[in-house]
Amino acid sequence: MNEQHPIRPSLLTTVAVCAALTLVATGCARGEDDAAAPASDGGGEGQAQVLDEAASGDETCSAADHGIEGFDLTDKKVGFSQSEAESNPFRITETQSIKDEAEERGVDLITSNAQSDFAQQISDVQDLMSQGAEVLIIAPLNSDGWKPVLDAAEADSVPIITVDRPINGTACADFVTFIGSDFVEQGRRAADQMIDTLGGEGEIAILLGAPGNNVTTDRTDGFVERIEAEAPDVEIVFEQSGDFTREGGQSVTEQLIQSEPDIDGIYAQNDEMGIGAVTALNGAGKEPGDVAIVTVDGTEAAVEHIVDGWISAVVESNPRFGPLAFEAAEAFGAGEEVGTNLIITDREYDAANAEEELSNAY
Ligand code: GYE
Repeated sequence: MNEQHPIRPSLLTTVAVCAALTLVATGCARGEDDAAAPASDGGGEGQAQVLDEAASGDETCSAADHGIEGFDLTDKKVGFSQSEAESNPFRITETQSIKDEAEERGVDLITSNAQSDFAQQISDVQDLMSQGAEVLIIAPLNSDGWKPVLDAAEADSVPIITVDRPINGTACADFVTFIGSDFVEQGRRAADQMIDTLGGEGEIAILLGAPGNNVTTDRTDGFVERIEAEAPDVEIVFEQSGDFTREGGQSVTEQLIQSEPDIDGIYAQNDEMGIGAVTALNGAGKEPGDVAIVTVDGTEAAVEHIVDGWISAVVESNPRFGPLAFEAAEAFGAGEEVGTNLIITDREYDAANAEEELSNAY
């Protein structure tokens, strides 16, 4: 649909169209093509990201709107700042996807990893700029606290694309676009799976993600909203942060087993914490299926735990940001309108499809 058709303001209302088109040219078409084609990015054969046109909305930003001169992306050095340590497959796959796409396009890329230290990430991004990065792709650790970077980027006319977590600020002033999942919806889908597995009744715990970013709050809000609306007999009796890490998930679950030995379900806000929970439950003598576990991400290890019966369901969060991030940067540089909130679709794994869909996991 409308392949070469950039969004024009006069069309904005009728063009709920392809928010993607946003990502202009290939944006709309890419989704359908890639649904069938194996991705060449990180995470093996997994499916590339596909935009959810309706969820993405129709707000756009062009270089002119942003007050930045147009450019040819192939002439630019791109800086990528990773937030968390790459012990989590989400991070490994995300970074690899960015690197693969840069290589495929022949774009010069420099990278950094803040190892979950926010002050480090701020100085990493400043370093990327002093090493000559003229376009930034940032996977932010926290959503607030970016002012020093935003000011420096503005002073140097460096466009910022944020991926996987947003930066709180004003689109097309502080950054060009956010590309990522609908985290509230992920929470709702996790709740649906939990309600289903428990038959609408039981006591459950939430292993919260790291504080300070909206992924954790949104995955909580969507989950709680759906449980309250649909399952009055499901009671949330325990909530604690496992910091999005495997160790965190394990140690919080060990405490949970002490205080709530008969817990019926655990909603872990990412796979790494869910796998930590499995280790803790196993260590406490529980068997697969004794506790319903629902997680978010879609790592291979988690999807394998659906197959072996430990995990009931996994809501995907697709980290293969390379193609869309570079497409957005290219379109922005070329003077086109780019959607400021590019929301991707995520799949879901459960006992019915885990085995056959394992190749999409990362
Ligand atoms: O789910 C989790 C990671 O920000 C969407 O962060 C990302 C989340 C992802 O630690 O595994």
